[in-house]
Amino acid sequence: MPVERMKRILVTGATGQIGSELTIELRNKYGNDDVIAAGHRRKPSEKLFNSGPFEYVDVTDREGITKVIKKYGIDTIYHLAAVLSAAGEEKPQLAWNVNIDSLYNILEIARKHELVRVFWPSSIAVFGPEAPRVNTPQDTVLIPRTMYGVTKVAGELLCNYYFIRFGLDVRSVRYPGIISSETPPGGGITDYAVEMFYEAIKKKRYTCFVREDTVLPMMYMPDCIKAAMDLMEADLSKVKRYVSYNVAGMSFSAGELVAEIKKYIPGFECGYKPDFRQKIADSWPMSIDDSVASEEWGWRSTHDLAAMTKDMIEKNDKTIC
Ligand code: AKB
Repeated sequence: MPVERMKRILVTGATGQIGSELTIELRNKYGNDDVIAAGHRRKPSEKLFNSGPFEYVDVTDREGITKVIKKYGIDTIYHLAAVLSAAGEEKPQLAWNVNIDSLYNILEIARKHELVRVFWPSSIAVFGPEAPRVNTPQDTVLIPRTMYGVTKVAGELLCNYYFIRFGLDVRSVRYPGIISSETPPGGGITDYAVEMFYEAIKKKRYTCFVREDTVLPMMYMPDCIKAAMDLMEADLSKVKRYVSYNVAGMSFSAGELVAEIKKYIPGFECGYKPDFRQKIADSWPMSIDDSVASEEWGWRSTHDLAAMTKDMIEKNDKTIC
């Protein structure tokens, strides 16, 4: 069955790490006026604000979102607003409200207004220490140890329920840590990988909050955007799995990232001071098996550690220094 066209798109969490870059790419593809950015607390960048419509909406306010859906005749939602893992451990109630209540709102609105499609990001945080940590398979035991992970497992089940019960076309991937050159993340465990670049360029030193030998799966922003857009464009007949797909980019230890950055900034020094985030990192996969996504809708990542590091240094050297 050919994919039904997405004509008017709403992006929630558009001022966040993924949203700020994905919205621009969606505008490039579907037209500036047809991609509506929605944020809540964080001020949008000038680029985001000036390139198309922007609305301030609280995703936990169903009426507020409904108004925006009606105002613009929205048929597709990328629902990105979320509280990440470390922040969720400090404020579990907030993590539940933002991550689950808002998803329920979006799915209900999509069902009632017969929207064409919804994208919602899950995370490698769905896995806990009982899952194999190397090449973590698509289907395995999901017993996360963080509130964020709990909301992601519950969210996957909710999306699956809406597909089976109501036929809602909702698609999802399990993102690893995302490395970005425009908007920094906030409140995640994998944030150290992004912070390390910024601090290496600005100060030539960084204190990392996980051990040197900590290996986690990561992905560069162009691949993150590609995964969302490829899956949303995929033929419905190819998308057989309505729970989130594993997607992989690269895996490296904090020490390996330091060594790669040193190739460009030889004087860079990194110290290690693990805190409560280490235990969470140790409960997550080290690498991901994404063969199901490859087989079903042709997923392929494009950036490895070397290519990502080169691009991050080149981009940030110009913009930060
Ligand atoms: C986090 O660290 O919380 C996120 C994630 C892996 O979902 N980047």
